[in-house]
Amino acid sequence: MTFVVVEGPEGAGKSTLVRWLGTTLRAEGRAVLTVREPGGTPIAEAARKLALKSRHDRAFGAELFLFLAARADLVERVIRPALDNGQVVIADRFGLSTIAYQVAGRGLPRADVEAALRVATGGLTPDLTLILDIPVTVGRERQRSAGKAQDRIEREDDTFHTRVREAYRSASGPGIVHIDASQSKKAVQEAAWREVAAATGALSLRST
Ligand code: Z5A
Repeated sequence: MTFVVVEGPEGAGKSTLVRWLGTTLRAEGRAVLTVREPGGTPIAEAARKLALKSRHDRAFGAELFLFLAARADLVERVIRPALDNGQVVIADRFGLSTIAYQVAGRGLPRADVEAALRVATGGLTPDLTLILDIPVTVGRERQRSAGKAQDRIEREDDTFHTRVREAYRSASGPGIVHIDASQSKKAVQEAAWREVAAATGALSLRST
């Protein structure tokens, strides 16, 4: 059982990479569950709507707890059972998103957010975190080209998103790997696969 998280600023290519890793690991015969945050259970999807789509203004603390409520439900009801069942779980965003957006972006106090995060995750941490790095303007342009409607956080200005990007760039620790996401999809996939194959014990370190 391995828990892999893909992180990074908007438009970095996280969803694209998560889909590709899922397909590639399944082709290796592995049982894989992919999830995206916030979401993945009825409660988490409801919290996602409130956090990203609601037209009501909210306190930054309220926003934090919407993301954490979504995560708590997803961890307990979906991620932990899948890991216990021997599946590889690949998540599109996890706790580092909360540090990047709610701490670096919104300015909430880090130690308090980390304590609340531990409650939400029950202490679950990823075995491998792939951080896709991309300049803010490039990520936003990718989203625009893909025709994505902006959510409440994506509508924040470039200063906010630059703080988010810098928080990701400065992240370090066990299992954290940074990947230059301004490369081609193929180059990003190859860099990610080297790490995932090693972490999951997938048989081949094949090229894409
Ligand atoms: N949020 C938070 O504040 N706190 C939290 O704790 C959590 C989340 C968990 C979720 O938004 C929002 O919630 C997010 C943070 C906040 N808001 N912001 N910003 P979401 O799930 O709707 O969206 P997102 O996470 O920001 O992802 P995204 O916009 O969908 O971007 P992406 O997944 O990284 O990129 P993509 O969809 O894979 O790719 C975008 C386009 O680029 C697409 O057309 C691809 O084909 C293309 N692409 C991908 N890779 C490449 C490369 N390498 N070259 C060229 N083109 C590429």
